[in-house]
Amino acid sequence: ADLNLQEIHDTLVSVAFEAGRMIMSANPSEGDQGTKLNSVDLVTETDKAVEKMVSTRLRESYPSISFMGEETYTPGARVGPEPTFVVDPIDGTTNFVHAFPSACISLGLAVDKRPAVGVIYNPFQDLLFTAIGGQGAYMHRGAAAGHGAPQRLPLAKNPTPLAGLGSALVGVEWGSDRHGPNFEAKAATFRKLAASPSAEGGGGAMAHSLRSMGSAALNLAAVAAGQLDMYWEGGCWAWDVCAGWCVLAEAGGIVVGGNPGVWEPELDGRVYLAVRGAPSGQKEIVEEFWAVMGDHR
Ligand code: LIP
Repeated sequence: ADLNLQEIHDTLVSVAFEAGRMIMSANPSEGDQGTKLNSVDLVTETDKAVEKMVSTRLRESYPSISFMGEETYTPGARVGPEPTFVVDPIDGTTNFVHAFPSACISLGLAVDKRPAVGVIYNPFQDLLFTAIGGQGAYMHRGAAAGHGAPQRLPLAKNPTPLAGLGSALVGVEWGSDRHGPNFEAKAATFRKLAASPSAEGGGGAMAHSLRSMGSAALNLAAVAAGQLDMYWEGGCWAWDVCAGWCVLAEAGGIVVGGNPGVWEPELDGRVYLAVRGAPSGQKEIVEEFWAVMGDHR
């Protein structure tokens, strides 16, 4: 049967607000923290409780739609062609644990392995991003409080048109992988993005600066809103990017692979470069980025 994407979107928004209330009433400093991969890959009881609430509500409302969530992921699972909710209960767990007010719930629906609906909600700022494929992306400040109205993205009052890496504010993340070739690639990329072209070693791009929202979904939403120009990360998962990808694409941005030549990455492709809308298209900006960072495969 045909999916009613608007109804699914509305359900996801209501689930996101409920998750927001759980996140804001939790106190992760009271001994509910654990780790997964290593001492910086954090998970809290709240991550698990939120995912349980979300999966229960979505299975009740949409028993025929598959579910993939960060906290119940089985290694090796991929997003399939059947409609699938792709959920990160708390994207930005490190920020949540530190009370740094940049964390969100990220609720995506993938159909045919592509993002079809995206809902991202940062309860610390009562800030909501939503999109339905083909129907535009929206940002709503004060959404749960019922203040203001959704603003369509990109905003009419947008920053200077994006010309290239040399005038870009670039989102990057350290992630939780802190050793080996992946770590070396990340550190080298950050250095190249920041370095003056005349810096020792050469080849620098000297972006305006680098930022970390601490959440892949919020990085993608920030690119959609024109607050960041680009975002590069090597090591995301489908639940980190599904919702944000939908929002960004509907705002005129693109997601490509983080390595050269990958114009159409998979939803679970792990390494991504996101670029906001640009007057003459994003192709040259992507190629400039790929040339600076090189191939890390
Ligand atoms: C986090 C991401 C962050 C990334 C981390 C991690 P979590 O998600 O959103 O951008 O760098 O590796 O995946 O663990 O807070 O849900």
